[in-house]
Amino acid sequence: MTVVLKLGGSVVTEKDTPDTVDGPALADAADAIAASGVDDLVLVHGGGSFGHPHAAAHGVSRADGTREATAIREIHGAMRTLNDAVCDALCDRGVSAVPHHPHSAGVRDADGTLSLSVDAVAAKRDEGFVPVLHGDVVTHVGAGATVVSGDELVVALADGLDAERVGVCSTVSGVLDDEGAVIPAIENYADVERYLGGSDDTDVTGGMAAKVRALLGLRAPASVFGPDAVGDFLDGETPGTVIR
Ligand code: IP8
Repeated sequence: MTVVLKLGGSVVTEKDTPDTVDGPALADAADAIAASGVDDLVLVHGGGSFGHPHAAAHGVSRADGTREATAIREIHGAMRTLNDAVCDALCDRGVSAVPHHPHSAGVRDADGTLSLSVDAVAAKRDEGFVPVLHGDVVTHVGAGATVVSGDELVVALADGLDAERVGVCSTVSGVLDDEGAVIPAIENYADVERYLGGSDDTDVTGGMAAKVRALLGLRAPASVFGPDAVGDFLDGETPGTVIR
């Protein structure tokens, strides 16, 4: 049973301090993953204070591309640095985490559709590794290169690997209504649109609204939950908000 789990960039980085890992938060997440003993796990992490400031500095987003190799290398390089920190934290705890960089495995068509080759991800999983992907920059036909968000990767991986469970760990304990209460389940974007503002920080990929829209497109149900619930999710529970 393949489980796809995304650790939000705001969870594992200090979002207001550029290029800074949130060491204690990453350690907590890595502890929960190591303790779970889940087989066939595929991880994704977001950009946080690594990818987003560099992408914004170069005017690059999901829609706006760049043809500057230096900009692409800077954004991708920042994400590789964060990916190294995530893989290190997991390997230190005995999890066989290995990097998988979307920049070299994905492409956007001219209409913006993402194609991600999942065969190499599946092979790593089948060999007992935990592939760790991340938000990145990918070649975009007709636009140079644009940002791919971790949420888009979650969708591509969940469907491409026929995942049975999908988890998205965010800084909040689920999708919240206007009184701050966790919405237990979402089946229709229009039902919750009024609650979903943009992200407060430099987030070039759209915050919670984009996340919910992307997850509604999955075949498997997805859970959105807070950092304290990573272990519960990996133990088979459905904390936070279920999106289906
Ligand atoms: O934080 C964005 O990934 P996300 C990655 O999952 C970059 O939206 C490079 C900004």
